[in-house]
Amino acid sequence: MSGKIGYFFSVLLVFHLKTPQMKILHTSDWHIGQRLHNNDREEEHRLYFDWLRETIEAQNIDLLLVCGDIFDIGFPANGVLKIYYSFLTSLIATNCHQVIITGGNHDSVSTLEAPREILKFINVTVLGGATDEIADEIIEIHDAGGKTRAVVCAVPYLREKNLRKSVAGESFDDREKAIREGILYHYLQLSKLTETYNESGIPVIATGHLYVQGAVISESERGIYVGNQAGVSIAAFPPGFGYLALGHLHRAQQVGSNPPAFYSGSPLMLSFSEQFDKKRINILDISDDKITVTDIKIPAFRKLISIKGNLAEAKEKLASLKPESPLCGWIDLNIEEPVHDPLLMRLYDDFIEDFNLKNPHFRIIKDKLQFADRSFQDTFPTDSGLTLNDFNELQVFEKLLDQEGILAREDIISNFKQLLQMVHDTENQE
Ligand SMILES: [Mn+2]
Repeated sequence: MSGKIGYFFSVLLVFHLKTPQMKILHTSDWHIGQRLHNNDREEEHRLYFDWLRETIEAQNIDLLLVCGDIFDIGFPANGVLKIYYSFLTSLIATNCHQVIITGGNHDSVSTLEAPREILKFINVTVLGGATDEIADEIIEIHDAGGKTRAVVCAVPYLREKNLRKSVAGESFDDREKAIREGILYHYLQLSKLTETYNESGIPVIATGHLYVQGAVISESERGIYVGNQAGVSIAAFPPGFGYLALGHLHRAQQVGSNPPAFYSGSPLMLSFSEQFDKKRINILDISDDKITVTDIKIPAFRKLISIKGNLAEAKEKLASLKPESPLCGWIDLNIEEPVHDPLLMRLYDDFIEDFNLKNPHFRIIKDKLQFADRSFQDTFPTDSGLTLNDFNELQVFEKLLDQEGILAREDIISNFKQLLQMVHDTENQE
C-alpha cells in the first residue's frame, strides 16, 4: 500500500474512532420458566431469544442491559437454565461484546451469581444483589478503540436488608419511608461517584429494579405494593443520570423525563391483563455523548385472549377467533349466566373439552362459570372449578374476613400485607 493511501485510511480510521456510535439495548423481566395456569412458556422464550439475538445483530448493539427478574423463580429447573445460557452463548457470534445482568426480586442472588466468574469470560457481568462496595456497581463501557463511551451504574433489586436495619415497633409508614430513602441514598452515592464522568461529557446510565410512583401496574406483578415496593418518585432522584433503565413492572412505559426513566416491560405477556400491551425493547443510541431513545416492538409469539359473557355469547366470540400468532392462542374464559343451572354446568364442561380438542390454534387454559343468582361465597368452595389458584393471597384473606363478618379491617389488612411481604422477601432470598 502506498504511503498516501495508507495515510488516507488511517485518517478515515481516526475519524471513525472519534465519533463512533454506541448502541445499548434495554430489556427486563424475562421471567424465564414462568408458567401461566400451569402451562410452560419455553417455546415463547426460545422464540423471543431468537428474535432478540437477530435484533441485536440487525441493530448493531454493543451492550445488552437486563434489568432484573431473569428467572421467574429463585431456583429454576435445568431446562430453564439451559435456555438462558444458550442465549448468552449465542451472543458471542454477534457484535454485542458486553452484557450486564442485574437481579430482580424474583431472582435468587446465589442462582444468578453462581456462574459469575465463568460468565466473565464471555463478557457477561452479573450483579445478582447489592454489592458490599457500592463502587463495584459502576461499570465503564468502552468502544472498540478502548475509549470510555458510557458508564453503567448496575443497580440490582435492593432488598430491605441492603437498605436499612429494622427497628422494632416501627410503623408501616415509617418502614416504607425508610426504604424509599434508602433507595434514593443508594443512587445519590452512585451519582457522586460518577460525577467526574459527567464532567467529561460521558453519559451515565443507571439500572433499577423498583417501583416508581405513578407507574401503571398489571396483574402479573404481585398484586400488592408494600414495603420495598413502595414507590420512589423520579423527581427525587439525584442528578447526573442520562437514562434510568428500569425493570419490575411488566408494562413498557416511560415514567419520567428528568432523568429519562423507562420500564422496558416484560417481553412476554405474563398475565391476561397484559393481552393488549405492546411488548418492546428500548434502544439507546449514544452519538456525540448524547442519548437518543427509540423502541422496537416485540412480536406476539402467543396471543392471550380474555373472553367474557354468557355461554351463548362466548361461543360466538370463540367461533370468530382468527389465528394471529405463531403459537396457539391461550384463552381465559369468564362465563356468567343469570340463573344457577346444574345441567348447564355439565354442558359447559363438555363444551370446553370439545373446544380444546378441536382447535389447534386456540386453547382455553383458564375458565370460570358463575351464576348471578348465587353469591360468590356460595360458589367459592365447591362450584365451577374455582380453585385457590384463581385468587391471590390478599383476595383469599379478604374472603376470610368476609366470612368472619369483620368490617373494620384496614389495620388487619395492613399487617397482613406486611407479613406477606416478609414471606415473599424470604422466598426471594438465597
Ligand atoms: Mn418482574
